[in-house]
Amino acid sequence: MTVNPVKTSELEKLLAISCGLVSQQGNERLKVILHQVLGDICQTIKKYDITDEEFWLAVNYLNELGERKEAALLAAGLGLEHYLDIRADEKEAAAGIEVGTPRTIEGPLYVANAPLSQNYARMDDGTEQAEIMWLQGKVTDSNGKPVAGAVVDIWHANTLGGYSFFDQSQSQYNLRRRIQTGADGSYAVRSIVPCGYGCPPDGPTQKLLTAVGRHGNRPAHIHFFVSAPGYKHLTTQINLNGDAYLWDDFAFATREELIADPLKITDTHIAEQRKINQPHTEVNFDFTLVAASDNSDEAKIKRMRVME
Ligand code: MBD
Ligand code: FE
Repeated sequence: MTVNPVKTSELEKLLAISCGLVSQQGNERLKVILHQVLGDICQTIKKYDITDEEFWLAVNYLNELGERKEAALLAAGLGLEHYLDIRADEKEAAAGIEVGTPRTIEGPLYVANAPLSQNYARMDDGTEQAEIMWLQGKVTDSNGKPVAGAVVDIWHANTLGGYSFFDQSQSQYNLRRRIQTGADGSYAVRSIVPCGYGCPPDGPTQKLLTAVGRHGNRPAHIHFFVSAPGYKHLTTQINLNGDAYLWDDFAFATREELIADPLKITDTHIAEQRKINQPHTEVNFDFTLVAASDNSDEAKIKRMRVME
């Protein structure tokens, strides 16, 4: 791309060169997107007469964000990750594609390759004194037919809102498991009832949220990837009903269809069947998968993830 130096302003000339528009090399899509973003930043600097001090504060903030590895956390907190869901939903609606269980954000705390088992697993390492959770459900297709061989990849926080790996005080893969469904499409796990998450109080994400008068809390939730050959990959979460932050999630992930009602089980026969032998909390959640339109639909989106 070339620019006419006679007709362009000093800023336009600067941006054209800084974004590589005048270069024959480089990636064209990246060039135009960078040009848009940098132009928007310059407009903002002008519109609000940003001071040098404010500018360097912002630059330093990016360094802090990187140092603490919180860029993905901030993307969730600013609603950008949720916006990607809004766009995906809109595209499906426009295309008239059938939808199953609704999607919601993955968040920044997934760890790949959690232990895989058939039908059932215990997720907690037994070190925490906590309310026992029996989580179960079924994976079906849109006709209600069980999906056998689906992998339900589950991860959630402990009673302090911490996730193993990111919280180094927990054992490896604590509260992270993959369950493969059998012929009836069902999965079941024994775990502990998670508590809501709060952003690190001394971190840059919380710093920004506080500066705009927001909190950094999430309601108690459980994450899922549900996948099976021939079906569209599902990234979702469920919320446990009753949490004070249910509709005040700093990451905007709550959806009406994704709220589960925790049930107190006091029936000793049920507890015995589950080898729990004490009152506990049951959570039921079924998933509906829709047919994949192509192979790429079957996989989760590409994104940098922890591979333990
Ligand atoms: C979480 O547990 C989470 O799910 C998201 C989206 C952001 C921060 C912590
Ligand atoms: Fe989470």
